Amino acid sequence: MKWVEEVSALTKPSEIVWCDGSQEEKTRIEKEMLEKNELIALGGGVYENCYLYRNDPSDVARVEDRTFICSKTQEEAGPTNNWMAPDAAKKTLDGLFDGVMKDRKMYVIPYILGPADSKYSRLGVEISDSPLVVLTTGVLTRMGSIAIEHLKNGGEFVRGLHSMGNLKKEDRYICHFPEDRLLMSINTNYGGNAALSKKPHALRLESIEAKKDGWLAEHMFILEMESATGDKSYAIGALPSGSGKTNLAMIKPPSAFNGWKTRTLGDDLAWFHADEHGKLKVINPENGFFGVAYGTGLNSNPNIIDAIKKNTIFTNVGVTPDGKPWWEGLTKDVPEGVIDWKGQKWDPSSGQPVANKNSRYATPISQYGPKSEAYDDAAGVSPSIIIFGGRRAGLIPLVYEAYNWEHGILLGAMMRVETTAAQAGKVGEVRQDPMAMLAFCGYNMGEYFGHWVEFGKKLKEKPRVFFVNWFRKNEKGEYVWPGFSENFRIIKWMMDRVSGKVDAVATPIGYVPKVEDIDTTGLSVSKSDLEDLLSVDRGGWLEEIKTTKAFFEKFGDKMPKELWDEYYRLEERLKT
Ligand code: GTP
Ligand code: SPV
Ligand code: MN
Repeated sequence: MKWVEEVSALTKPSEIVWCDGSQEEKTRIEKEMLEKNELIALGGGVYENCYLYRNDPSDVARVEDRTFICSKTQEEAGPTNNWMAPDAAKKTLDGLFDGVMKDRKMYVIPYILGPADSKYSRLGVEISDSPLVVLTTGVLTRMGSIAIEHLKNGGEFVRGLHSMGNLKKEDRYICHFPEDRLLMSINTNYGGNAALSKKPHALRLESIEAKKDGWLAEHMFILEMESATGDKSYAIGALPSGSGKTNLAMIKPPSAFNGWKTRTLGDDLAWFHADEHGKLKVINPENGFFGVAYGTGLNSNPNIIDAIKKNTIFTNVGVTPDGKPWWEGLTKDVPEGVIDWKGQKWDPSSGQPVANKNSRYATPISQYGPKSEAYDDAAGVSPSIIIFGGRRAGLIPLVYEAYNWEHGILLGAMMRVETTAAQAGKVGEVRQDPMAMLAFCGYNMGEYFGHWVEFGKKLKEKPRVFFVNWFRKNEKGEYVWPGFSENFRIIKWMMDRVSGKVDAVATPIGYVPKVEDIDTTGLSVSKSDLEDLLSVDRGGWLEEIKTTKAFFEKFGDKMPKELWDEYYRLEERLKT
C-alpha cells in the first residue's frame, strides 16, 4: 500500500482501482473500453465475449533494443543484454513517469505465477494505466483476490510499474532492476513489453532468482503424451519466439497414431525444480495462452480453434464485415470486405497482409479442451524429453539427439536461428539464441550455461535432450517437412529412444534416427527427402561452430569448462 501511494504521488492518476479479478470487474472494464472505442466487440454469430484491440502500428512486438537489465554492474547483465546503471535508469524513468497518469485510472493488479498452492509459485503486483494490461493479466495469470490472499501472508512480490505513456518509440523503456525486484515499462502497450508478469517477471527477473536458488526459469512449452495403453509422459521444449512452441504444445497426432493422446500444460513458460528425490518437476507459471494468431487454422492447430471462440482478446488481427476476427491461415480465402489490422479496408493489391504477422489471441487455459489435468497441479510434472530447436532453412537436421546432459546443454547453447515478427527488427536473420533465452535471460549467459550444468547434477534421472528443425527448405524455397501434427512422428521417435525401443546412428553432431525408425505411415515425404532431412553436412557444421565459438568467447571466464569441453569434442568429431 505504501508503494501504491508512492506511485500514485509520482504518476498522479485520476483514480486508483484495486483489481479483484472478478467477472464483474472484467465486464466493467470491457464496457468502458468499448465506449471509448478502445475495444471492438467481435461476434458474427460465432465469437462470444471476444474482443479486438488494435495496438499502435509502431507498437506491435517486443523491442529488444529498448529492453534493459539495470543490475549494479554491467558484468552481471553480461554481453547479451542491454545494460543501464540503476540510478541513471531510475532518474530517466522517474522523469517520464512524473504525472504520466493524469486523467487516467491507475490499476493495481496483483497476480500469482504458478498454481495458487504450489511452493514453486511466485507473487507480483503490476501497477498500470492500461486496461488492456488488466484484461491480459487476468487471462495469463491467477489475478486478483486470490493473489491478495497470498500477499497477506507476507509473501515477497515483484513490483511492476507500467504506463502506456505517449507510445513514443524514442522514449520507450522496459527496465529490470534485479536488486529491487522492480520492473518499469513505459510508452508501449504491446503484450510482452507491457504485461509485466510474462517475460519481464517470469523470465528476466525469475531467471536471476532461479540461479540463486538452484532452479531454472525457461522459455518452454510443456506437453503431455498418453499412449494407447494409458502410459503418460511429458516433453518440454524451447523454440525461439514465433518458432513453434504453441503449435507443438497443442499438437494433435496424425490419424496413423491411433490411440495416442496429447494434452497441453503450457505453451510459453516453464519453471523447473529438482525435488528432494532428485526428480525433475516442471510447472507452467501461466494460466492462459498468448499465442500467435497469424497462420493459425484448422490445418495447423485444430485444437486451439474452438477455445478462441469465447472469452478471447485478439490483438492486431483483421475483422470481417459481420464482426469475426480474421487472419491469414484461418480460412483459405480472404473474406470479402475485410478490415485490416490497422482498421483500414484491406486492399488486395497492396501486397500487405490483413493481420499483423505478430497478431495474437489471449485465451484462458481453463476453457481449452485438450488441456492436461496437471496444468494446475502444485507438484508439477516430470518430463523425460527436452527439445531445443528453431527455424533454419538449411544445415540443421530434422532431429538429432545429444550424447549426454552436457552435450545437450551445448546443443541448446549453440542454437542459431532465424528471427521472426515477435520482436521488432529484421525478420529471417540468423542469430545466436541460446535456449531461446537470448532476450529473456536476466543475467550473464555464461553463468546461465554453468547453472544448467549445475542443475543437472541435482537430477537422479536426466531427461534426454533433442534438437529439432521443422523449417528446412528446398531449392524452390518450400518447407520439405510438412510440420505441425506430423511433428508427432518425431516426438514418437524421441519416446522410443527414451524407452530404448530403437537405436540410432552416431554422427559427429549426435544421434540421428535411422530412416526406418521414423513412422511414415500416411506421410507424403519421400524416403530420399527424409534421408536428406537427416543428413549431416560436416563442412557446413564446421562453419557453423566457428560462429558459435566466437559467440562463446564473448563470455570469457564466465563460460563453463564443461561446455568448452563438449565444444572441442564436437569440433574434433567433425574434423575426423
Ligand atoms: P511465441 O509465442 O512468440 O513464443 O511463439 P511460439 O514459439 O509459440 O510459435 P508458434 O507456435 O506460435 O508458431 C509461430 C509460427 O510458426 C506460426 O506462424 C506457425 O504457423 C509456424 N509454425 C509452427 N510450427 C510449425 C511447423 O511445424 N512447420 C511450419 N512450417 N511452421 C510452423
Ligand atoms: C514471445 O515473443 O516470445 C512471446 C510473446 O511469447 S511476448 O509475451 O509478447 O513476448
Ligand atoms: Mn514466447
